[in-house]
Amino acid sequence: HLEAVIFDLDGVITDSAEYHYQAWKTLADGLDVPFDRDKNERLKGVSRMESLEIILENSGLSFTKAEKERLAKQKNDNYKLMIQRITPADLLPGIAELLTSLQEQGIAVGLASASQNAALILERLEAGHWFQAVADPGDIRKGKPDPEIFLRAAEMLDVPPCNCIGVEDAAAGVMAIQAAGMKAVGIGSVEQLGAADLLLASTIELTVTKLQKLLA
Ligand code: B16
Ligand code: MG
Repeated sequence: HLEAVIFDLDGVITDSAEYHYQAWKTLADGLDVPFDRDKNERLKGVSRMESLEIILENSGLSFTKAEKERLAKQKNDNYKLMIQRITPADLLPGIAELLTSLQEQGIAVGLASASQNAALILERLEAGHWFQAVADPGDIRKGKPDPEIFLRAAEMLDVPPCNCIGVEDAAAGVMAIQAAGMKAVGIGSVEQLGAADLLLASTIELTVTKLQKLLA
């Protein structure tokens, strides 16, 4: 039976992908490296340093580790300025209602985001009070599709993975959830997330009843 729901952040709770795009675009333009929204799709759910590697691939540019860290910091400083603009109105459709219903029904709520800025974003969204556990990606050895971050959130909630559901918008995230032994809800298209146990086109379609049915 359903005891806990573990959410991804970007693309599920709020859409910070646009800010990631703008911050990476500024960096790429400065380096004269081509970068567009198509390529940005590949960065979803991927860590900051891996994202930089994807942007630099085939660029002909090579940087030392220290230089790459400086570039990533430059992008993140700019991104952090942008996310100051986030308000509770940026919660994706239906999310506030879903989180309230989960709370009312005594179902635990956790966060498994690859973002080092997750806590700051939850604060801007005034959404932190709904979460009993926020896994720290700085503490995780392997990123998604490895199950580690979902398992960590379940452990923090003290709920066995088989009684958890994970919600994701990225293919690597759906794989991570299933590898953790949890049922996966995908938010997006069948092309990207066909492997999900339940696929919904938008967060507005998420209800506690649908989630409970998945573990019935
Ligand atoms: P940061 P999620 C992920 O968040 C984003 O989807 C991904 O695009 C980003 O690179 C990653 O967080 C790291 O973010 O630079 O803020 O640490 O989808 O796992 O909630
Ligand atoms: Mg995501």
